[in-house]
Amino acid sequence: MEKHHIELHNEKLQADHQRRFDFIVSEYAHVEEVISKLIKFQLAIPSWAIGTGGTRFGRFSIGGEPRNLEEKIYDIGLLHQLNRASGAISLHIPWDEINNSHAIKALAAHYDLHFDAMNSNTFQDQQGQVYSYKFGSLQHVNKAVRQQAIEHNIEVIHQGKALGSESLTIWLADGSCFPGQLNFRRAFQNTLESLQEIYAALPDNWKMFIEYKAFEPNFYSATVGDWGQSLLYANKLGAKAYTLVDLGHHLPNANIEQIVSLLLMEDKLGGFHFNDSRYGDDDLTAGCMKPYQLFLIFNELVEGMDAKGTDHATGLGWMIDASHNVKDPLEDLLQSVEAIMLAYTQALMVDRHALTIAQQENDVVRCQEILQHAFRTDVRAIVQEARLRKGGAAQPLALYREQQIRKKLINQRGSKTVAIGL
Ligand code: LRH
Ligand code: MN
Ligand code: MN
Repeated sequence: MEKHHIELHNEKLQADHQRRFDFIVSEYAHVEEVISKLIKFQLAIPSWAIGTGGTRFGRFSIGGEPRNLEEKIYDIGLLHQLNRASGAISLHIPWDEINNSHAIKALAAHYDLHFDAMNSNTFQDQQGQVYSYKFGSLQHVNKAVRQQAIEHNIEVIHQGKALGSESLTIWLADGSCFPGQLNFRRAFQNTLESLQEIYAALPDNWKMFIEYKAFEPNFYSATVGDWGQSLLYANKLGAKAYTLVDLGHHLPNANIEQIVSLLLMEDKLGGFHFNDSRYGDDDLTAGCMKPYQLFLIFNELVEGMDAKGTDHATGLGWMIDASHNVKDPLEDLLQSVEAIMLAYTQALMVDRHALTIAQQENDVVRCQEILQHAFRTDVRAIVQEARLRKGGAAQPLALYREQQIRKKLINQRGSKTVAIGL
């Protein structure tokens, strides 16, 4: 998009924005401090989220979807140009094919993007692969299958190194569908030994994120099924291994904010896959179902990171993991980023001193009032101001529509594009 389109759009909305921003500044003393944090905060966009997703019942392409990694980078560059908060891309191998890492790195740099966590994939059989992952990968009863999965992960590290990534996210579909199918302890030990081999190949400045998930595709047991199991692996592996929390991977009603708080306390929280859900791993837009939960999670993150003096922007891996069946994926991602920025901002608005006193006095009503006051504060003008100062658009979604970006992408790439990946 041309720079002057953003400038024109911003000029049109400036007077209205200024009025709303002046109001919030008159209400709160520390708005500038909040803005300086928002300016640094970036979310990684998953390469697999910029095409239309699907369910096992069908997929309905929106058209104009990226046909290769170069076009995925272009799309994420566009998002970043609009909101200046999507400055990273998270790759999934082999869904993403890197033909020339030097050129890919340069292209990403051109759009001011860096490479966030690399994701390996041993939950599907890939073309030309010798052994099948039907009965698991790192847990497999056959050492040769485990070895194949280990080597894939090491290859992903090599590819990530060439791009300047500094972390590897491992999500395993390993587990069992029926009672008796698996010896739990043996599956755990096999997985641990496999992870140890991958960990040994991890560069010193890298982190390993172990993502847990309670169910799907296995429905009786998952070998990395919850944060307890992930933490066991991370602790046994060493200081570079962390737990990764995907918001859709819990059993119903799990208190994710408490999980996050304790993992942070233990220095074992590595990062997030943000999305929202009503039933399971729905991969819906962040904040679309349970915005209060998203706020409560950020409330714990801000509290915990401040207690440790951790830099909010760089302390954790901030990633989105979403899929889109009925929306334009780029619009959906703009909504997710906005929802996350809003929840983070609201968490920064919590009167933490007052909350600590209320907690000490067991004043339950006051505790709730303090949190809900922050949650109910309209912080949109603060997020918008931070975005404007970074050179982004006042209203990214509105500008995306004004500019008819999807139509332009369809004209360039065609209407029958099939997103690579899922
Ligand atoms: C598994 C998961 C994991 C995968 C992604 C595609 O449900 O959350 O992060 O890599 O989806
Ligand atoms: Mn995930
Ligand atoms: Mn998932």
